[in-house]
Amino acid sequence: MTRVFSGIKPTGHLTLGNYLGALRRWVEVDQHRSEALFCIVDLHALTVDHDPARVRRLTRQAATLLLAAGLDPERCTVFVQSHVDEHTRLSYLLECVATDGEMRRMIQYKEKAAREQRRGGSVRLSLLTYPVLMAADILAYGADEVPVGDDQAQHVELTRDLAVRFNQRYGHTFVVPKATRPKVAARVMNLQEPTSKMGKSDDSGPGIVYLLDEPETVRKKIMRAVTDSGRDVVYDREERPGVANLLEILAACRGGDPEDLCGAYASYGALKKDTAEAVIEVLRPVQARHRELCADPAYVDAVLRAGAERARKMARPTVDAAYRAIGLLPAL
Ligand code: AQP
Repeated sequence: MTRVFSGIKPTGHLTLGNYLGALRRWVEVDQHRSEALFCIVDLHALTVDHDPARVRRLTRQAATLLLAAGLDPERCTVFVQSHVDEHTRLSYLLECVATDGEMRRMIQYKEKAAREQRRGGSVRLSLLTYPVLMAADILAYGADEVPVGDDQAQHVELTRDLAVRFNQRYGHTFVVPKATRPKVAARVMNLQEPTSKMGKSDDSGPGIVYLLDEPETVRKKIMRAVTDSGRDVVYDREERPGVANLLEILAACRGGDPEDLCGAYASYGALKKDTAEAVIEVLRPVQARHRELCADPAYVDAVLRAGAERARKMARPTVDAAYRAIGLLPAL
């Protein structure tokens, strides 16, 4: 059976981008057709300036939202990265096959390092090495597929390179995984800056729809989305990024093709109105289930405890094999 691994970083409240680009497919497709692991990758949240209490709170919130969105712990493994030591054990070995140049070429590193500097902070070494930890997350489980949005494709490419290099140098140890991407909404853009991705740790609040936004807030954010000075509704990502983003969001929520939707709209106002209502409808059941789960924290704890136990058992043989293959004397 195909094994799938994917993760989500508790660096902010989950967004519509996280949902349409990743989470929804985990729920609707991946957990049904594969042996799937979904991880709240909390160690990755420490790579930028962070508040410890907030990371802890967001980790729990992300876990609750994953379950609220429909991940079923009977069908898949849901767990927290820092609860399974195998990730950091393997990460160090992979740092010994990765190169400094490779890390510095990562687009997310360049963007996030520049943002930290703009905010007056320093760039943590872990921000540079974080793609290696992500590779360890994936390789520890022998995952065949990694469902991700566009922004993570380069990191999965790096994971493949590291797996191939390790296998060539030290003998076959890792499955070489591949990224899988959604057909629509692989890159949901910020409503206020439609040439930038909608990212959960961005500063631009009005441009980001959060999964827990009230319907009225969703409506306001979408009705105020930046479009352009044209009037006709056409799908053109280069020339009309704002309108294209709305069409993609609407297509992802209602099904269908963004290009086919254009004909149904004579004005931006009508498109925005329908998009807002479609998003509200998609979020409604997730929010309702989230409220129920918040009233039952012991259930969420139990899911995470069982998930970590199962994940540990799955990862340990591969990580132990990597330790042996690279030349480390097994513990006596
Ligand atoms: N805007 C997006 N459109 C489509 N997919 C997206 N994803 C994230 N943003 C979008 C996908 O969501 C999954 C989890 O992402 P992540 O938590 O690992 O972090 P990220 O990719 O760095 O996402 P964010 O929300 O932008 O976080 P910050 O702001 O902290 O960097 C991934 O599959 C991702 O592709």
